[in-house]
Amino acid sequence: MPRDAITYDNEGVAAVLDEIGDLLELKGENVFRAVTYRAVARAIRDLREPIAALVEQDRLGEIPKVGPSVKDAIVQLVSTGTSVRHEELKAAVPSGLITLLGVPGVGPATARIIYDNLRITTVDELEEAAKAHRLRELPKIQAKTEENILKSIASLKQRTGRNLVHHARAAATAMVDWMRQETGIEAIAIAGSLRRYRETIGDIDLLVASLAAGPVMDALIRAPSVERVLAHGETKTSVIVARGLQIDLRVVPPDSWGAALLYFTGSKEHNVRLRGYALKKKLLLNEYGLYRVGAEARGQEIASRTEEEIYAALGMAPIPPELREDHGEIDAAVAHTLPALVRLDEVRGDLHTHTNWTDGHDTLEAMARRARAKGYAYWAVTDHSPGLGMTNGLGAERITARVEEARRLNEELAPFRILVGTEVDIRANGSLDYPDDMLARFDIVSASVHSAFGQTKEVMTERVLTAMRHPLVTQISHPTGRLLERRDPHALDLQALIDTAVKTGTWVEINGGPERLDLPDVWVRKALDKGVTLVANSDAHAVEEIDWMEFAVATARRGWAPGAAIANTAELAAMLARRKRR
Ligand code: DGT
Ligand code: CA
Ligand code: CA
Ligand code: ZN
Repeated sequence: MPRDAITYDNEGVAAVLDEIGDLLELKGENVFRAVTYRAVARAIRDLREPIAALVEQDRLGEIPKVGPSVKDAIVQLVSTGTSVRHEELKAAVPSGLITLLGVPGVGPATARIIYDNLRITTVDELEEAAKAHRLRELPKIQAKTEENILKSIASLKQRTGRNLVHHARAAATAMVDWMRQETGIEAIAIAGSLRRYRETIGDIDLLVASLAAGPVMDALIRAPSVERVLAHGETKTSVIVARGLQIDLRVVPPDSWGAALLYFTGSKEHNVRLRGYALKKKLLLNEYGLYRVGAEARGQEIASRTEEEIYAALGMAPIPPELREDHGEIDAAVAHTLPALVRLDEVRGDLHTHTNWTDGHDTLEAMARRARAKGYAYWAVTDHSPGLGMTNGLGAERITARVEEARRLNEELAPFRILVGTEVDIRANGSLDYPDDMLARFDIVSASVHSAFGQTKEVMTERVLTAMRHPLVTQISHPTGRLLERRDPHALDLQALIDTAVKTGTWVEINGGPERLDLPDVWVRKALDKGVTLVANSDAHAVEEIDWMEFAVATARRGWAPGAAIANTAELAAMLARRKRR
């Protein structure tokens, strides 16, 4: 395969199949063919293994609806990076139409009407037309569609091109494993924003300690995940892997490992402040070491091998990477008042997860077993209330069945404990989507907003505070409602939310879903200052996503949270006792 061909992962293949579906429809071809391409795209997104593996083992027939033409497209995409059918269709459809299709919510029919009537070919023109209400005057296009198009454009403009943390983490871990295997070198570290667990990641920075850079750089370039080589040098090599993620690799001598790791972990702001602090002590800090000013040229460093050594030589406590943002961590390290941050291994259970009874992929039993295997003492299933019609919310009978199923499994899995909870919708007026007698049946009641996001700040704030004042609501989930790179937080007075959390004893969630990370780190810190009890949750919708607890804990750490502030670091009885009085 040519080195610069794009090798698609499951999402990549699915996206092209969706586009083929759209293009077929645009051309007015048989709609069933379009439906088939889209159905297969959905099935590929749900696969638990790489689509390339199915191609290799000639198992595409296992995916429902894959006929000869869909099969050809998939095989071509996986092996050559393009599909003949896709290219033909693109060539046959005006590019302006394809641009319009790229706006979420603009389907083939709408794109055709807009294009034929207004000759619009760019997103900017589309936005202008929507703002001037010229779309709603077109046949079959309603005011609501026009509003949705404007929202989609706003959301497109939210995209910064930065990457969600779990994608970056997966790509980085795979590359570190590959590099260890290929070079035999153990001293390979993830640095940069990914080591600090920033909420989104610009690029991945890897650091290797070795005196021979050449073979290390070569190992990176021949990694199977590499799609493109951007730069290949003696001290730095940059490549692109799946999803357009960039990896920068630097090779440094083992003697300056600590100094280099400190430097390339950043943040830049932390580095600048630390360097300034060192200078006041007549010390020079750079990526090679810490020197007495004037001695750097002679290579006589005071410290350089480990980060701890360098912080210690500066008279500071070691600063965890998550805090290195120049948010007061250096003063705190000098004063030895940094908090003992919550650790992932302190978490005893997860209190927000879903099963296939609502919008999750896996069974209660599969989810529970995974949680138990992770070492948790307890785990709560919190499937949705019926308000979200689409997610098949639980009614009274299914709650009874669920309680029974949990009781049975608990006998088998003891002392591990399944708690039956709910994620109940907060309706537009602040009331909850279950009556009190039903809410009282759950051990954990998580309340959250899933609708009417467009309310004014006053209305939304009152809505959420009303739910928090309800005695049966244990925790408020993903409080801001933001979706990183996709949707702004809804208008909400978070300071009022924090005050109400303290007053009512409602816990505030740190949702570890990589798209959410909600409560955001800066607000975690403000919540802690006021004494809010926080809860770190995965919001897993599949067994693998139970591991998203990592990102909830990282967000807590970035917000300076100690273990004691997080409800689910406590043993079961203590955790339950910490719920507000019901
Ligand atoms: P990102 O990639 O945008 O998510 O953020 P970072 O923090 O990973 O930034 P990146 O990849 O540009 O650089 C990695 C680290 O290298 C950064 O955190 C600190 C260090 N660094 C880069 N440029 C500078 C600089 O001009 N001055 C200092 N002091 N440090 C720098
Ligand atoms: Ca970076
Ligand atoms: Ca970089
Ligand atoms: Zn949820």
